[in-house]
Amino acid sequence: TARDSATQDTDLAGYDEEQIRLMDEMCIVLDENDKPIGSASKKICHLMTNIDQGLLHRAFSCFLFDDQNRLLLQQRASEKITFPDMWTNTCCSHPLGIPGETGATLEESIEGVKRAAQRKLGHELGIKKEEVPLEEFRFLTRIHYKAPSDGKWGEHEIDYIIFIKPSRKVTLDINPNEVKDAKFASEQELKDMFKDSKLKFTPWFKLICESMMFEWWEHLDNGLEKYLDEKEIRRM
Ligand code: DMA
Ligand code: MN
Repeated sequence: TARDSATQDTDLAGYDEEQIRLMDEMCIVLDENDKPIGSASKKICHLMTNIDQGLLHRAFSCFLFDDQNRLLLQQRASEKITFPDMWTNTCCSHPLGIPGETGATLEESIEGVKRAAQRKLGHELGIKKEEVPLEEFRFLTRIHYKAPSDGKWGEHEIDYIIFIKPSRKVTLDINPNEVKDAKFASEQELKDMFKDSKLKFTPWFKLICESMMFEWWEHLDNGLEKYLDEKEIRRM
């Protein structure tokens, strides 16, 4: 079976069994302009040997805020194959090559990413679909970045940035295979966390925080419209 072949895979030897299984998910492979040109497994897409040859895939980074405009942060589980134990934004993953999550036009792709975000907010944090309705997500922009995790694994993605401030209060039920810890942080609390040298952060979250994050955050309730639906891909 696929599971047996994945567990016997030497690239994946020694990793968590559930995380190995998830390496069979099919990611959307892109050209530099975010046009889908095929699909490849999560494993293939995250091997640096392939990334070094230009392999690029679609991803999303979701930022969820509570009614006090605090951002929900997560610390990735130790079981994660890439970027374990690091603090990051609420939820990240990949829209898959399945109906509803793939898209060719920007509009369809944004819809696909929102569905994927809803799916993964459930899988990682136990947030119910009804608590994060598709129409409450807001798309900001796309970021093209590359970042190694360790020598073997890394990221090379066009990452869709989406915000949600749900109108209903969300209840967390954390999946410990994905998430080690989660907490809501104000802007000041996040800035203080960045100063704590004991804490490690994911490269994409740092890139976003060093560029637009705090400006977007300031405008969450007032004037975010002017930052939404950016057509240009930001290369970082
Ligand atoms: C991948 O996130 C997406 C970005 C933006 C890095 P991930 O490694 O958390 O994906 P998954 O949760 O599917 O393992
Ligand atoms: Mn990825």
